[in-house]
Amino acid sequence: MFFRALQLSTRTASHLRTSKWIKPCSFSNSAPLNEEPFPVPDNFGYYSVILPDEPFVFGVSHIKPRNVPDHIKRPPYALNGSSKDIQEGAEDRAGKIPLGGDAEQKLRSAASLAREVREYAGSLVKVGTTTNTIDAAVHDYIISHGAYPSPLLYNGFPKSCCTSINNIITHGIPDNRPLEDGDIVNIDVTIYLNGYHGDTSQTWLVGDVDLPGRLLCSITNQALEAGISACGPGQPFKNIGQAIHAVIEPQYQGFDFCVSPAFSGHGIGSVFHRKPWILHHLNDEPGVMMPGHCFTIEPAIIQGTHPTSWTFPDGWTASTENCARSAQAEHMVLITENGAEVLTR
Ligand SMILES: [Co+2]
Repeated sequence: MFFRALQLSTRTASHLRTSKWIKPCSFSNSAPLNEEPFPVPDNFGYYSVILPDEPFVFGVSHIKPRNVPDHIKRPPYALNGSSKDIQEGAEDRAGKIPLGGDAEQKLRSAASLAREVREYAGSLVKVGTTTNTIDAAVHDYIISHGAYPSPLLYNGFPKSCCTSINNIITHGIPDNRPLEDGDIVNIDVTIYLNGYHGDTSQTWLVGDVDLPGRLLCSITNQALEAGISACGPGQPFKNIGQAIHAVIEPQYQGFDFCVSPAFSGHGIGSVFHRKPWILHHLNDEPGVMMPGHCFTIEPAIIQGTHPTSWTFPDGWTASTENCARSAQAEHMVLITENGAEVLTR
């Protein structure tokens, strides 16, 4: 799969780079592949396709992480010689946090700062700005609020937030490409404050985005809200995937959309990612939400009906296989005795 994707990229990269606006349907006609071309409809709109820089550089060891001052408390995985996302907080083995005390308060503060950072990051999105510039500003903002940018050094990730443009589903690495009129860009921010993580993301429109792109971003937020509506004490986790499916399964203003099954939401607290794992697609997994569960819902919605993804040589950036656009939105949900509260609203 990985090898095949690289071949595809090598064959088509020069063709794709010749024009500013790319119609993905030309993708499947551009090179005589030995395999069946992907079924790419002609109504995906016009946008630039993001491909790995060539020649390929494998991994991210060439990217220098930003400096974090000594007084900022780091998560365990960012300490020298450690890479473990180990629990230091008050969650039980099922990932539930005790409600009504100090732990809940810290979790709420982390979520609230994450929401602030998300909105700040969104305010920086404009034509011509690079995602590196946004990353630097987000990094400084987080540190000036006494927090640590959680993605930095998480499993070796080299930047302080993730920026995923157009066909990138998730985990895009901020770089020096200026944002173009018509791009969509997801900025995923996570902060670590007083021992707890806060995690949220939104996909932002850059300048004048075409109708299919705007509909994609709109249905992504609808899918997130549907997932949130399925939450409450005693509710099965699988209802989240069912609710999202119900939103994206019918055509939306004449367009097809699908959800990426490759990336899940996750429990969050004193660890960045932990169970319960939240599946966004139709599933039959067991498990019921209980008061004290805190988790993210973060559906990545893709144009068309082909949800397959592949990873760039950097080991992080995940693109759709057929270069259809993808959008993502993420909130943190806390299950209480009476219902479900969105902590990053
Ligand atoms: Co997340």
